[in-house]
Amino acid sequence: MSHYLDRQCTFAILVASQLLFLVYYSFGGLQNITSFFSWTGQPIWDYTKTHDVYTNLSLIQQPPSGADGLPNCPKKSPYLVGPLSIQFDLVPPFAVIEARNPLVQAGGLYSPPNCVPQYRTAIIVPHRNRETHLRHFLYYLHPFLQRQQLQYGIYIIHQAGNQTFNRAKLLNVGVKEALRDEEWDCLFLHDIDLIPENDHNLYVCDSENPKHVSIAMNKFGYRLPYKTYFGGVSAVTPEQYLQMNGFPNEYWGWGGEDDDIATRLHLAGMKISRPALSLGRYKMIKHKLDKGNEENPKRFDLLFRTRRSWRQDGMNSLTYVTLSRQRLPLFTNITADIGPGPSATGSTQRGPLAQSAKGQEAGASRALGGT
Ligand code: NGS
Repeated sequence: MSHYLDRQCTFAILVASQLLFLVYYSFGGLQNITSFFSWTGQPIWDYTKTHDVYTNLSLIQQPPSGADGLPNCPKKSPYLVGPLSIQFDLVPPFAVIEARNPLVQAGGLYSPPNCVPQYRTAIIVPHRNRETHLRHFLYYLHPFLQRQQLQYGIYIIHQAGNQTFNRAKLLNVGVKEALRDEEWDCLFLHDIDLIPENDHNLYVCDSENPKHVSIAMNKFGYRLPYKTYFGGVSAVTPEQYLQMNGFPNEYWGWGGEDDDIATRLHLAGMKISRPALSLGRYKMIKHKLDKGNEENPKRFDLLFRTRRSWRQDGMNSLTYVTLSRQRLPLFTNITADIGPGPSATGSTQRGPLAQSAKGQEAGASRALGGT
C-alpha cells in the first residue's frame, strides 16, 4: 500500500514540475517572470524587432487649405513606433537628410502642420570637428522628434578656435542663444554622438526635477555606469536651469563637468529624475578621444569645490562672443568664442572677451528672466 502511495506521489511531483516548467517558459523565463511581478506599467520593449526611423513620417501632412483651426496634438502621438534600427556604416549626406525631412524649416525648426503642439523643446548640442557625427545625429533626430509631434529646434553650438574644449560652457551658451528665439518649455542638452533607440522616450521635461535621459547606453551595457551619472543627454526646464545657475563654466577638457552638474542640482534643492531603463536607451557612435579635449587634470579639485563655487560659476558669470549665427536648413549654427581657457596659473583668463561680452549678455539674461 505504502509502495503504491509512493509511486502516486512521485507521479504527482513529476507532473507538477513539468507544469511549472511549462508556465516558466510560456512567461519567457526568469527575466520576464521577475519583470511581471515588478511591473511598472511600462511595456517591455523587444529591441530585436526594430523599425526604420522614417516610419510614418509621410502620414504627417498639412491639412487641406480652408480647414477650420487646428486641433491640439494628442497627449500621445499616434505616429510612435518604439524601438528603432540604427546603424552608422553609411554617413548620410546633408542633401539626403533635407530631402527626407521636407517639413523642417530653416534653422532646424519644426512645428506639427496638423495640430497645435503640447510641448516646445530646444535641442542643444556642443560641437567641434564632428561633421560625420552631426550628419548621423540630424538623420536620426529629425524624424524621431517629428513623430513625437513636438515643436522643436536643433541648435549646434560650435566652439571657435583650437583651445581646449569646454562642453558645459557651450551648453550655457546654447541655452542663452536658444531662449533668444522662443520661450522653450524644455531644454535638451545633448551629446552629438548619442542616438536614442526608442521614440517613446519623449523629448519633454519633468516639471519637478532635471531629467537624466541617456541612462542606458550600449557602451555601458545598457545600465547606468554609476548612481549619480548625469552625462550624455539631460533635460531641464529654463526655470530648473536657472535654479541651479546653469552649468559650470570652468571645466576645460574631458571629464567631471557632468558630475558637477549632478551635485549642483542637489545643492539647488532638486533631485535627478530618470525614465524607465528600457526607454532611456542610446547607441553611441564610436570615436577616439578628440584632440583638444584631453582629460582635465583639474577636474577633481573643481569637483571638491562645487559646494562653494556653484552660486558664482554658471549662467550668472557666463561671458562669450557670438561670432556667427546661421539658420541652416537642418539646424541653427552658432559659433561662439568662449575664451582662451585656463591660463598657466590655473585661473581662467579674463581679457577683452569678458569685457566685450558684457553688453551682449544683458539681453540674453533678460530673455532668461535673470538679472
Ligand atoms: C567619469 C567622469 C565623467 C564621465 C564618466 C563616463 O569618471 O565626467 O566617467 O565617462 N568623471 C570624472 O572624471 C570626475 S565615459 O565613459 O563616457 O567616457 O562622464
